[in-house]
Amino acid sequence: MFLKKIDVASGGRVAATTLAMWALSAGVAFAQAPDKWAGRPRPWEMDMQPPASPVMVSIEDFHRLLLYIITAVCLFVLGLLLWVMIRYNARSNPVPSKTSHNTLLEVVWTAVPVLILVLIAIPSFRLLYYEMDIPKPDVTIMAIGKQWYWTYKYPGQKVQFDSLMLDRAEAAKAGEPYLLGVDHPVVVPVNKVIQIETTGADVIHSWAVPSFGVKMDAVPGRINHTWFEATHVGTYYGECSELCGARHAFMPIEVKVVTEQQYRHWLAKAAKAYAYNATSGGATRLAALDNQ
Ligand SMILES: [Cu+2]
Repeated sequence: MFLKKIDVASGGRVAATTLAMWALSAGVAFAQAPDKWAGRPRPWEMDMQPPASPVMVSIEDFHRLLLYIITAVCLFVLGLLLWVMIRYNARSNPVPSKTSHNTLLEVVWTAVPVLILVLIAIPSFRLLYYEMDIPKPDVTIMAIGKQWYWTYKYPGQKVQFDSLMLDRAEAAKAGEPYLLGVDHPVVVPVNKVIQIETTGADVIHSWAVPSFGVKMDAVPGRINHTWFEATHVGTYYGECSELCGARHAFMPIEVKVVTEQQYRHWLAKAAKAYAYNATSGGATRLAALDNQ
């Protein structure tokens, strides 16, 4: 909305103001309390969503390391190309060298890229093990992907419910972002290890929340495991990240991270509201959404 106002005010000078808008919006986004934006995409977002789990912090660090390396490689290659174009074009170098081999040079341009790859592989494997080696979980939640909503089970707590996207009117009423907000969000305690078990009821889905650095396929017939530890209280959004059919784009994920005390309170209520193994009407509600 902020951007639109500037855009209208700028009249025809779109090109000049676009740059200014970008700078302004980036500044505004970072100046605001980070929690306000945590867990969902921001207008004019240039980078990843703010990390809210130790895994995502590590992913960002690794991403940044790669960015430094790739920038250096690109600048080096660009420099070489410019040098060749200027120094060795037909005009400035009319009699070209007949050299066809240079052993030292060939060893260097083979060995240096290998060294760079080894340099990348070490932190890459370390991160992979960190993601895959799940610490002892405090809470385990099963996320079952269905065409096109999620069913969540808290197996130890005998709680199970369906989680469907809010339509435009419901989202506006609830103050939730349309296409991301759901009727029954997942609720988890802050600073606890949450293990997510994913599976699919029909086709392959994928349970993904960018702020937690989590994306795990939900495959029919098998159970996959992933984990996160949310470090900030707040609401975090994600989407099904495996093409699963016509309404693939409309089965978002919403996770509310609350304090331990609020979690206990919610769990007590949920145990009554969401009786285990009872259907909570996901399929019926999906049909109603389809008819709109
Ligand atoms: Cu899906």
